[in-house]
Amino acid sequence: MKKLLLTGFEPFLSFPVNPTMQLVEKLDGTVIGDYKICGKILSVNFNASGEELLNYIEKETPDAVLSLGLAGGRYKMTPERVALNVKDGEPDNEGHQPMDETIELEGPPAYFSTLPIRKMVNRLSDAGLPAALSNSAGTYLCNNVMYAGLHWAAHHRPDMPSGFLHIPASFELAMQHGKIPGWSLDELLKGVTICIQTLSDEN
Ligand code: PCA
Repeated sequence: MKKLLLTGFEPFLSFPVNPTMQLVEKLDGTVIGDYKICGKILSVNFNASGEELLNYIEKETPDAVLSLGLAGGRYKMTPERVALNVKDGEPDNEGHQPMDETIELEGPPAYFSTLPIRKMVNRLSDAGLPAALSNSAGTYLCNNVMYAGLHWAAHHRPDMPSGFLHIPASFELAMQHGKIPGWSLDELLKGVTICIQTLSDEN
């Protein structure tokens, strides 16, 4: 059986819960398609999260990596197309706020996702779940982790599919926040499962 490293994030900024954390905890140890899921939670910390991901990859030696992030305010499930070599944005959970910085000094300006992102969007849509490709993972922690994974894979395991899926808020978070749309946790779970199944079918 193959192994998929599935990551989520802890709560951050104005989001007191992070549904990616709940989904990863639910899916850890389960099997989807050909993949046994190994779930891990990353910190919202510019100086640590990339390193955390790479440590998990080196320790768990997964066959594929899918990282999840909350995109509070988005209505759709959005596989990300590209990760930029940029750190910039709101403060992280340690209060660190980089501006216009590069993630990897010698790295390329960007990496494309190596996940079957178009097929994921099609399969999500066929299942009645709102979905679209996203052309920007932003320049905050999600982009940081996506870039770190793709940079590592480009140098060590170019055959290992790696990439990022942004998800909308859960009902629970939407109710607490008050200004963003939310999906039920079951529908979020269904969407993530479809994306992993699509990846399994492709490999
Ligand atoms: N979403 C943030 C960081 C953590 C998360 O779940 C982002 O989109 O960068």
